[in-house]
Amino acid sequence: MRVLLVSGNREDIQIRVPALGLACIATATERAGHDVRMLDLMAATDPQSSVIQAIEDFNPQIIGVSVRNIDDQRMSGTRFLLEQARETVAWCRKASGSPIVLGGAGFSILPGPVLDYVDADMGVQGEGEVVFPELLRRLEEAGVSLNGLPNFYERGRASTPRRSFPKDLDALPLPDPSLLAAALAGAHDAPVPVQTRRGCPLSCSYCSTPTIEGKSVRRRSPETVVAWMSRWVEEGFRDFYFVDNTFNLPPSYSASLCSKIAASGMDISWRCILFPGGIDGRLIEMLAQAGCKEVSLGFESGSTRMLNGMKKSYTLQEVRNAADLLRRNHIRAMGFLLLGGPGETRESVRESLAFAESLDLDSLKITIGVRIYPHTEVALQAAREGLITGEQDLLFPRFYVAKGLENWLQETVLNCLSNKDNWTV
Ligand code: B12
Repeated sequence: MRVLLVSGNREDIQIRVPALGLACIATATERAGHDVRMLDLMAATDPQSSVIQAIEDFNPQIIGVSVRNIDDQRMSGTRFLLEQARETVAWCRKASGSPIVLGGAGFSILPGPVLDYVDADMGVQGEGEVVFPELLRRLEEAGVSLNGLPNFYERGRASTPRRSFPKDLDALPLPDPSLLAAALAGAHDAPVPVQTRRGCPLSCSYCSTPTIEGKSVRRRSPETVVAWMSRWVEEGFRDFYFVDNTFNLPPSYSASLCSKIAASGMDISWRCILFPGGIDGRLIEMLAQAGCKEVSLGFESGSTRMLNGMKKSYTLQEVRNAADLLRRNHIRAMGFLLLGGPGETRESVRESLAFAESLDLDSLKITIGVRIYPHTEVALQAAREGLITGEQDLLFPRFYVAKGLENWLQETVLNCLSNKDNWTV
């Protein structure tokens, strides 16, 4: 089948992100024997013409659109990014009568409502490397039912499909570098994204990741990951970004990966996202030896009571320890605070700001207000307080801010930022 894959989000938000998910799907679809074209609209100067041109040239029999972001998760001046995906689908519809299939993190958080809003025909929730080629196989063989396809949504069909998560990640191809390279070539500041693990075992009260990837952690073998990275190095790329939700979980895996990267002799730099709990000096040394230059440390609060409320399983002392170890090993530390969630008070906000300041991080990003996602404890709390009527109305971004803090929180944070160059909202 001729398959056109298009990235639904196109404008830069804060950082230009290459279409990693789409490249994964493109590679898996090619491996299944289809003729695939990938169009990364992040790199397009005139996205509408690019879409129409690609459809005219290629005459696809099916069009896949990746929806990475619903919105930018910012409470003030929110950007509703699904609008872009809707526009992309409209351009596709105008130029082609072929079915349009959605996928991506943004789709997976709210499959039914996104399908309706974006006006597509079908969608695959979560990882698409297995289900998308299977969908194509069934569509190709006329008369084969689409019933029972896991993670699969069809417009107008009310039933919720069963979820399935590929267990053996090594059985899924890593994205072909030639597919991602086009997107990276024009973005000099964009490091090559690498994913080693999927699934998040944590239960943070506000987070949508378990809905996207499930809770059981599945990993590629470190050898496969290092072999893939060295292909990029051979092509002249030196900078990588591990997109794993928590690079250090489980710690034994990270240690093994770091030692294999170091042993490979690749002269590279990279960044990753660390879970702040249980970090020891040896692991951070291994990160540094393997080329890690920057870490995102999403500790979210400096109040023990708030951490407990968010279902975080680390202590403030562990966060401090992590920050100290990173500094000692010359790894830049970027901190993240998430303020205003259930139970937040003026006192806990002050505690968080003071704690963050005491860590002496290289940068700090403060998010004010918590984007309410379905299937989370924050959504349940918001429903109990009458802030939302149900989880269905969460397509359009809604934010939780503890009562009485709304304006005060904004003002306090902005005030705090006025004398700190390396803090942002
Ligand atoms: C790493 C990451 C980042 C990194 C990206 C680094 C890089 N160089 O790539 C950084 C820190 C820069 C970042 C920034 C942002 N991020 Co971010 N990020 C992630 C994270 C943790 C992983 C994304 C990733 O690369 N996954 C790996 C790839 C392989 O997976 P994938 O893209 O989902 O693709 C798979 C499936 O979705 C599916 N699929 C994808 N496309 C298609 C298409 C079809 C047709 C099919 C069938 C299937 C399919 O198959 C793929 C392979 O299995 C996710 C959380 C998550 N677990 O998804 C958040 C996440 C995507 N980010 C999010 C947000 C909000 C942002 C920001 C807006 C934050 C901000 N305020 O700036 C920005 C936006 C940046 C941008 N321009 O898009 C939200 C999006 C939710 C929403 N409300 O829209 C997420 C889901 C986090 C969350 N739980 O809330 N992010």
